[in-house]
Amino acid sequence: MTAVQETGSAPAEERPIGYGRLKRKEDPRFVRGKGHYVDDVQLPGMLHGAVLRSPLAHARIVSVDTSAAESHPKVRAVITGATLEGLGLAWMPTLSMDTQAVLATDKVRFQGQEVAFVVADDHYAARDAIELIDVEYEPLPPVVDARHALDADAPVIRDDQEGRTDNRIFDWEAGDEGATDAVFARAEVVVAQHMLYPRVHPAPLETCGCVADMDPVDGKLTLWSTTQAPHAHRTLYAMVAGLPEHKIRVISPDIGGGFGNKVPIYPGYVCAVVGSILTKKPVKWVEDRSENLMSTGFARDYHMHGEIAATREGRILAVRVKVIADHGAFNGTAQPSKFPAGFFHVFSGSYDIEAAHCAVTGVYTNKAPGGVAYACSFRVTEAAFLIERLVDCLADELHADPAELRMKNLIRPEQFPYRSKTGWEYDSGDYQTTLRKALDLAGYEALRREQAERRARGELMGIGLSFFTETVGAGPRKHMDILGLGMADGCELRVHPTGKAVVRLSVQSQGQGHETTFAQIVAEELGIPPEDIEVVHGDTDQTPFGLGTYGSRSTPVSGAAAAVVARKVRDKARIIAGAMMEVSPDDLEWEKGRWFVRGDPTAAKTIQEIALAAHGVLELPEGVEGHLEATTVYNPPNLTFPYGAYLCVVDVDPGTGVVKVRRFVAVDDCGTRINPMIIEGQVHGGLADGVGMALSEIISFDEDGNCLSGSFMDYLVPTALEVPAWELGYTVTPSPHHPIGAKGVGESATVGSPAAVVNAVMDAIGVRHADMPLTPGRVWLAMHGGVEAP
Ligand code: PCD
Repeated sequence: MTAVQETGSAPAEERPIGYGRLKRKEDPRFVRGKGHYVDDVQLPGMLHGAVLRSPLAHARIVSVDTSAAESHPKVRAVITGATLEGLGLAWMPTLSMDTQAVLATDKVRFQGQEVAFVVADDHYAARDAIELIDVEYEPLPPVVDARHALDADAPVIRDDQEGRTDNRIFDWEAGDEGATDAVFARAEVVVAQHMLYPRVHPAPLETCGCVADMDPVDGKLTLWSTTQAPHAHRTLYAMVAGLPEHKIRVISPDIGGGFGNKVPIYPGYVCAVVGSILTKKPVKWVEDRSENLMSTGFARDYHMHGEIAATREGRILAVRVKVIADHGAFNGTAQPSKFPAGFFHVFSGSYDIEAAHCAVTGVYTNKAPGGVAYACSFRVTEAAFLIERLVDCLADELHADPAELRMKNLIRPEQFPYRSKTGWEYDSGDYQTTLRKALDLAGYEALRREQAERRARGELMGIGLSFFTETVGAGPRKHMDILGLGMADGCELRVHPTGKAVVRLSVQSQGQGHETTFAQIVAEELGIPPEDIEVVHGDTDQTPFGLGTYGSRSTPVSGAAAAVVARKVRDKARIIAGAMMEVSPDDLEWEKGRWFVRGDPTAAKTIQEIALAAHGVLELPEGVEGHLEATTVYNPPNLTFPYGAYLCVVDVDPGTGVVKVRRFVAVDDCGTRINPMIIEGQVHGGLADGVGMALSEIISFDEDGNCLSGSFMDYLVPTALEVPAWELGYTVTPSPHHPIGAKGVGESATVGSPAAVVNAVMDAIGVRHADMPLTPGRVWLAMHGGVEAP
């Protein structure tokens, strides 16, 4: 069990929306094991698919012989790249304007790549039959280390692209290089540090999968799918496969964790659809754990060379960074920004500095494609890690206290909205208060005293801080899109005659509790109790268009849409209430749940009475339609910028290098808090994620490109034993542009925590930098002056 400590500075700060710590509406079904996941879908006559994957990282395909598999008695179809080529589906677009092989035709480009798809009567037969497919490969040298992907003699991975002579995907930069160099040239202190944010994996407990059901009679495709973005996927299936969009229904039922892993479209989905078209039967495909870890969207993999410039007194002046970004064999990043490195250019962090510049080069390697967000708004984690490590490196150089150094350089409250040196407009913040609260909650001075005492006894105790600012809530649509589809969210609200309501969202919940919190938003605006509000999501036939859930955008965008649509209903209710009471609507005042006559609070109509009247026989004023409902499409004016101050205390075993996270204090500011209990759950999960990345998680490869992390025996996610009892606090600085002042929070803790853990370990062992994951071996080596290759 983890302890929850609430430390709002004043009661007025926490004015939770619509019933605050409401228990989650979805949990009665989850705790009873009654959730309904894709793998629970059973359809009459349903067949099962399995994918044959490449054992090699880079090889030319000489031949594929499927005859033995086809003669398996339970096999209904075998699909190869050649089959798909005939249908024009061998390649599909990625969400980043690249192409990706659905099933390999010419070459395989990473270990685990999809080569063939078998459809059989049951899952086991399908698995057996893929073993019967005989593929002859001609091995090619692989590119494994991204830092050598651009070497003159590196094999060209994407020779499917005409005219390509190297493995470069993009070069992108942000900030002012000249101005930054000038500040560096005159700076008294410059600290440089190379650091790798390793390849990690979202590893949701439920892997990816789908059930494709193409009705051969009416030509309608129903696709149950583990997707975080049902509408975006529907449109893409329509565009790519040429299926009419109104004949496609994507249903995303309960999702067992997404974490960015379920944003892309994977070859298995396309193969299941083709399998259903060919066999005229529903086809289920659900990947196993190894397939998930080895072939679906990974995250990070940024080799960063960062530099920080400062005065001797510790005034931070500028930051610059050069990045080699490993995108794997296909550029499969799933992100809506027009920047190839997503929002990485928030790397100037939470500090008021004079200049900043970044240059990012994306390269292909013979590894699984991706670069998905993973609890991170598109490279914000890499950015936050970079700056927060650099600030600690600077503190080390200056022999300064890392807390004081941060306090001195944080953007001040009066500077908001703050225009960063790379072009972001931070909407609101009071950073000093939040950092102060974290230090107080942790008892910082006492911790430092304790550390000194322990050091004197030869014990290795470390205290690590991080202060992060995120940029979450994509759109605005003029700046962000997926393949030309803008990032605005639709929302529909209908109040039934008896005063119960249904709100339809375009975003999709993967476990974060939207059925509860969106009901709370509407409840707050209309005064209808949350239990009377049904939240519908995850079905394109039942919900308005929108691009889905990632980058903590549901609250900033769809949450705003829900508030706006409820206000529209409230405005309409006012007119109807006026008609009911035969007074001018202008004479009515709102109090949660009812309109009353100004000066006479007893003359009132509740929202439920108004709903009934709206559906009744009452004569409505000119131009007012019956019923009580509204729709909206919300295009956010800006992103939201949640932030937080984290402090981690570790003990390192001097003999073995084992790190024990003893305490972790997290003070988050996500603006107006809708459901504090859900926020705490989100933060707990993200902190555990961050500890995992800092200490044990990595997708690694050997020199032949074999993935060494294809199971949970090798890819070590933290358990309850590795994490401490979290100590949480909060401050509330509402977003000025969001209707209820809320900012996103779902990814904050994953973004902010790794740097705090690493800073704590470096503080404990007195080393400037060692790369994650800080496994005992690596820590031990770092303590003894060695380094282990990632
Ligand atoms: N909230 C509140 N308040 C505030 C904010 C928020 O209350 N202020 C809450 C809401 O409502 C929700 C949650 O909280 O319920 C969250 O939110 P947001 O932040 O808005 O977010 P969203 O959009 O909803 O979600 C998403 C996220 C993400 S992105 C991720 S990764 C993760 C998170 O979410 N994932 C997950 N969390 C979670 N949880 C769970 N359980 N599961 C999962 O899967 Mo990405 O981009 O995808 O990478």
